[in-house]
Amino acid sequence: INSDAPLRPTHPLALAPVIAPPASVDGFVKQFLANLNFDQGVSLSASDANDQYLALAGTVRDYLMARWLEDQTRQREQQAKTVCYLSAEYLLGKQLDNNLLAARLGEIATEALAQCGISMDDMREVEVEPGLGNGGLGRLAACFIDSLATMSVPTIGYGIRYEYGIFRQTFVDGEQVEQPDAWLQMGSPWEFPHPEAAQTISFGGRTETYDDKGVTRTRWIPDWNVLAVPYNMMVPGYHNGRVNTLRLWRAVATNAFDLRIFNSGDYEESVRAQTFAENISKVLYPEDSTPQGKELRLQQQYFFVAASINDFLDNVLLEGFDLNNLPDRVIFQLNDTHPVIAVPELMRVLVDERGMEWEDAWAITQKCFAYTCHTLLPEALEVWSVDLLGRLLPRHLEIIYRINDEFLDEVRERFGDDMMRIRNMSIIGEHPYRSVRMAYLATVAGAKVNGVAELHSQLLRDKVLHEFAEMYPDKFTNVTNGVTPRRFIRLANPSLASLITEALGAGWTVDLERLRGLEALAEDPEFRERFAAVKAANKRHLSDVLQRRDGVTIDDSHLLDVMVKRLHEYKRQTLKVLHIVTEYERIISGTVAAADIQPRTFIFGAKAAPGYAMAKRIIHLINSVASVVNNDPRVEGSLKVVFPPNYNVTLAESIIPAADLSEQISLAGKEASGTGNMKLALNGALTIGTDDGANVEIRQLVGDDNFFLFGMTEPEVEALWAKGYKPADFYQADPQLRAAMDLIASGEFSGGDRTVFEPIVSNLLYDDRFMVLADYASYIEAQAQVDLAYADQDAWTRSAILNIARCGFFSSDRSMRDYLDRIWHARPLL
Ligand code: T68
Repeated sequence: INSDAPLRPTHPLALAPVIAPPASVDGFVKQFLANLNFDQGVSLSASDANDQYLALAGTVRDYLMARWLEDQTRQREQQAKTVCYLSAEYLLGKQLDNNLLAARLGEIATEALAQCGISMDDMREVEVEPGLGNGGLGRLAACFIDSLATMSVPTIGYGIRYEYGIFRQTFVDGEQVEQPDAWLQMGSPWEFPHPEAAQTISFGGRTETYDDKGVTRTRWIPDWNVLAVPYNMMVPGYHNGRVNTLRLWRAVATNAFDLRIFNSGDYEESVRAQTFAENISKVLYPEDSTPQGKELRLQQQYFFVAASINDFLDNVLLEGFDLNNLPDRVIFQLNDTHPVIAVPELMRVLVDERGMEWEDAWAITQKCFAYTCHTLLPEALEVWSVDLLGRLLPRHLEIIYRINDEFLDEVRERFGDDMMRIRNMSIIGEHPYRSVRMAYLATVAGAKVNGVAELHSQLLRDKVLHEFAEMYPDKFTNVTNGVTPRRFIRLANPSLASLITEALGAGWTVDLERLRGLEALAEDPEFRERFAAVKAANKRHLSDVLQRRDGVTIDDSHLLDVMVKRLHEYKRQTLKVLHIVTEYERIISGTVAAADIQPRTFIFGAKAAPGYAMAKRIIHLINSVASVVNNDPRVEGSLKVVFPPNYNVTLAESIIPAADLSEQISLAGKEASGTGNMKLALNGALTIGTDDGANVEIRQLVGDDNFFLFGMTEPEVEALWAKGYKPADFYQADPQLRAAMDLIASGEFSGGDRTVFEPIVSNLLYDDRFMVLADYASYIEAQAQVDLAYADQDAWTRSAILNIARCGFFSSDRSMRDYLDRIWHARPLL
């Protein structure tokens, strides 16, 4: 062998691109058994369900692999503009069915497994969902990457591979107890670690200036670092042969441990550094809508965005790429403020490491970022103390100061020396402590800023960021959220999907506006009958799921009233409880006979942040009301309250298709958008809701006749605050409300102990920040309308079909088109 000549592949197989296994039952069986034997190391006869599941997932992956590798090559070659979605959360849900559907392998795989004596349903049970998100924001990111893959848009989703996702919720005596979510424990077949592509991420230390051929430059001398190891997941498009990448970073210590110390016998000390570093990707912060100002959280944020930006510059761009053209190649979309530290990171890399002039780097940076805000709660706007930020990221703090100085000069130029305005707009806040306002930094740096529903974007412009909107009117835009019809209709509601396909053809899955075609069918009695049968079957399916999971059942003759979302006071689960207690009180006081009311089952799904005491108390109250109401013979089974623990994507997929009524009852002006509202409407639930978030747009589309509106509007809320809100006045004035509140206060739901729920009652009476009592009467009235409407089953069904027909707008495919046209200016790859 001539050692000078480079080795080249010569075998024909080595020259060919990756070959997918044949798309046949035989092909699938062969590949599956090979995976079982060679990857899991077991024979079929000795394998257990987990082995089989891992081999099955491996097989599905094998089918997608050729497309994935081809897409990676294609994207490199075409150098098209790439959407880099930066998100601290991706609430993916289970992968198996989604990937089978995308690759059109469902039937083949089911038959192949059957021929191996394995049931696909058993495999579905084994899968554990990756819960790498808290709620709407994380689930939105998962819907968006699904749509982008389906639309063939070159995308990399960047995030964190948390070792523990959102906690598993259990109830002990009705109270929430959190268990760790060890989702990786039984193996994780959908990810590919790439340790060779690790990035080193630095922290701490100091900065210094130095002379570089007559130019003064700055460098950062950090004092510790960690490795960011990428784990890639496939994001297959639906029926289009495309596979994008979700790249999640795991923190690994740079020097596994100090062997010298280890040899000296101090094992604990030797692994301390390792533990410290690896804590960064250990666990998802379980806070929703309130930033936890923890150092570890800032470490997580910087860790993943620094890894992502440097990965893109080093590994996605071709060598020698002229960074002046960066805005033509990438847009970094900031999913809320969590990744905003990416802004000074890109500046640091361009200026300190790539030697660019500040002005040029800033012009580029301002074109490469866009920011999505997901909140209206002032307390949810993230800030970092200058103290902490300066300690952890000293160079980034300097960069932020300079960005702010130049920005405030611009403000002065535009508006004069208005101290008040300058204090209000400064990226650095002074009270109660000196801090960096991340939303302001994102707004100044981003090419665009968007809210997530019309009303929300309007309130951002008029209130939360109004001075910025005055200065940069063109920056502000709206993109109303959307949800993926693949997961939330096709997979979650297969019977409805078949009914729609039969009526309209299969195209609706990627063109949801086609659901309009159902409007005419809403007038067809036979179609209504078939639709009603699907709804009833979905209720029975939910009942089976709950029976297996929690040992409870639901009755398909009941109206199924659903409130599923994070537990937060602004979402007003307490208003729902007051409605239930009101109904219960009317029965036990003899005001109404149990036999005369519309039978209802109320389903709740909600996790409370572990540190949010009031939210946890409300969970306790719901469970306590459930156990009293469900067991009182006077109710005669006509009211039932069900609160299955650990609401997650998987459970949502069973609850949503069964729902009749969708509870969207936040205080107007507080819910940025909501996305559960869209999923429920698209599955034929009617909404009872306030004029808030995307409810506004749902109502406009479905029409007032097919939506139960109640409560104050946002301007009315403001007016009531201005006038002075006294919740106790509402309590005094409304005997029904008084009866319900008194029943809770009496200890009826707490074994006679009046202290247990006293904090909830007195909070409502004397504080009530979310105006539950002010909207109570209107809500109860709207619920009476619901009962009346439901009594006419056929008319209700017609409304349900019209909800579906008119909600095609809420596909995340449409959201993606809006982002592409108005913000990203990127195109699908052909
Ligand atoms: C939600 N936000 C909005 N935040 O509440 C909801 N926050 O109206 C909207 O539909 C959805 O985003 C998508 O736009 C969240 O889910 C969080 O989960 C969160 C997590 C960490 C810190 C702050």
